[in-house]
Amino acid sequence: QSGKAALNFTPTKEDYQKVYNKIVEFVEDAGDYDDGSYGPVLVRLAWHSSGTYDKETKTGGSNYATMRFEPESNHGANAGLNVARDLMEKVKQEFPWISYGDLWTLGGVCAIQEMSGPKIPWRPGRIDGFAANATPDGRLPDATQGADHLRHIFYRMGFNDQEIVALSGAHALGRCHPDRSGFDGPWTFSPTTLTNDYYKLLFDEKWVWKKWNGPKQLEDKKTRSLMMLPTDYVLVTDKSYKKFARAYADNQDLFFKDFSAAVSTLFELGVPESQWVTSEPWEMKTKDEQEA
Ligand code: CCH
Repeated sequence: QSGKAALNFTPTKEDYQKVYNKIVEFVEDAGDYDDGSYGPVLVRLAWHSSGTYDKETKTGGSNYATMRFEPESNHGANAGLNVARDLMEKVKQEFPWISYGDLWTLGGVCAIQEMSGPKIPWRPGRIDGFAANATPDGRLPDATQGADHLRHIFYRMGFNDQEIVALSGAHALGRCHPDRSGFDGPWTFSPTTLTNDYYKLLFDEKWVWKKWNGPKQLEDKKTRSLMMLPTDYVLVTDKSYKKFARAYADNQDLFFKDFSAAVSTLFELGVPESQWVTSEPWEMKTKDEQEA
């Protein structure tokens, strides 16, 4: 990139594909970290940087990447995301022209696609903001609460019940860390592959409260190796959510289709229409597609 001056360089789709490919390298080079992939924590960074959006005041969202600044970086919900931000910083070193908001959301897109998920249409246009653009603590969901809390948080972003249930399927990926959220364990047996197992397990396993000193969470009675948060479990106890959870448990294609649409919307929250460099979002190519 050295010959390209940051100011008069207009990156093309191919340039963003190069960034995507660099992220793939870092995701895969995770050694002993967690389940051998940085994918899940990158998805979480992209989500937490977008999920602060408030449709009434049009504040928050992915536009300004304000999680770079205190106090947002220290908000309880963001504990552990320094791992993902530090990783993305290494990518930024090689592609200094990309904005942090574009980089972090592209990281989420890349992670989902490379972990066997659906294509997530994405486009660049976010700009770097300032600490003053940050939103107050408390805009992200609290895992100890229930169905109404989820509605309160996600309706504020502009989502409906179906989209809440679809987005929650991201918990097929990754795990909870006692030193981050206080909760412990993965939701599925394949935490680095996106599947609809999260919904299947919610219906098929018997979930019991874990007896421990930590925060209230459920464990599967059979193996006691999987977990559900109180907010996950409401997807099968709330009548409206349950209908969608059942449909996604029965049909992975439907889940992928709805998940793709909802995540694409999520990652664009808070970005003024005039900032997009293209009216039609792009489908970035996976590593496999480029090698084929
Ligand atoms: Fe989540 N999530 N999430 N989540 N989340 C946690 C981890 C991940 C909630 C709470 C938690 C979404 C929705 C919710 C991911 C993606 C999404 C953790 C453990 C908690 C707690 C953090 C830790 O200890 O490291 C709650 C409550 C909601 C309410 O809806 C949505 C939406 C998405 C994405 C679309 C991913 C991925 C992880 C795993 C992170 C990792 O490091 O493995």
